[in-house]
Amino acid sequence: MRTPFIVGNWKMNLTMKQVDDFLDTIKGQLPDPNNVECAIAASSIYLDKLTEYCKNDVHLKAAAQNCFYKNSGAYTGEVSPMAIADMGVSYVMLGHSERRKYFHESNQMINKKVKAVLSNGMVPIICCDETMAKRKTYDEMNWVVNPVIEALKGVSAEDAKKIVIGYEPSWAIGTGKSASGKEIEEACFLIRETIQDLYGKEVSDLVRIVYGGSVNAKNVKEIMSQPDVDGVLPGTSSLKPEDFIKITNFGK
Ligand code: G2H
Repeated sequence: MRTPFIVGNWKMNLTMKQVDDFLDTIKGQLPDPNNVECAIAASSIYLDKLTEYCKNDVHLKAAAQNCFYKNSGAYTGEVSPMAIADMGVSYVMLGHSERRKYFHESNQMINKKVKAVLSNGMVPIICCDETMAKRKTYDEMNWVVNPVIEALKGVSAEDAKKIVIGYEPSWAIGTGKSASGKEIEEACFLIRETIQDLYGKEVSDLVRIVYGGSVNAKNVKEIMSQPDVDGVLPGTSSLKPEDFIKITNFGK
């Protein structure tokens, strides 16, 4: 019922030439979009190139790594959600742990961004973080659920159906050591239960939950086999087109 979703997060990497080479290499290599939906989250300087590519290749969607919550105005250095929607961006990652950590993004700010992205016809990928210290306490509300509740405040059920949640434990990000299938399922199940409490089963059955944190071509199959996991969010392993292609084929 939920189409698997693979979204590569390039973070602040690659040159224009490397982006060109990446897009040349993946052409014709990604799975049927009816079976697996694929996207790349690029930094804003590459979104024009990426959206132009996506207009001619239905196998890939363009995602942004962030945007502001206002459409226009005196906000020097920010990226307008209206402008990237107009370019053809489909998804926007919001609240990645690196945004929360280095740019002090709060749940309240992420909530404003979620609404701005939805009102511009794009889909937010709402990332929720988890530190090992929090997991050890098993304090479920702080664990992964609270950022989800805060991010969705004031979002209608109709809009909530479309969203993607990214579960990304900080302790697995960029470490080369992914969380185990069991740990991932535990958190994703809890997130789905939270969505059900907020909006009911019809909505929670439709929301896609993806896992990020040292995903690679070797561990993707086990991660994807978890019942509440609908996709993955590879960072480091999305930088090389060969690795990204393998991940979109679940390691084959
Ligand atoms: C987590 C992930 C991408 P990596 O941030 O969102 O990065 O796969 O390098 O751990």
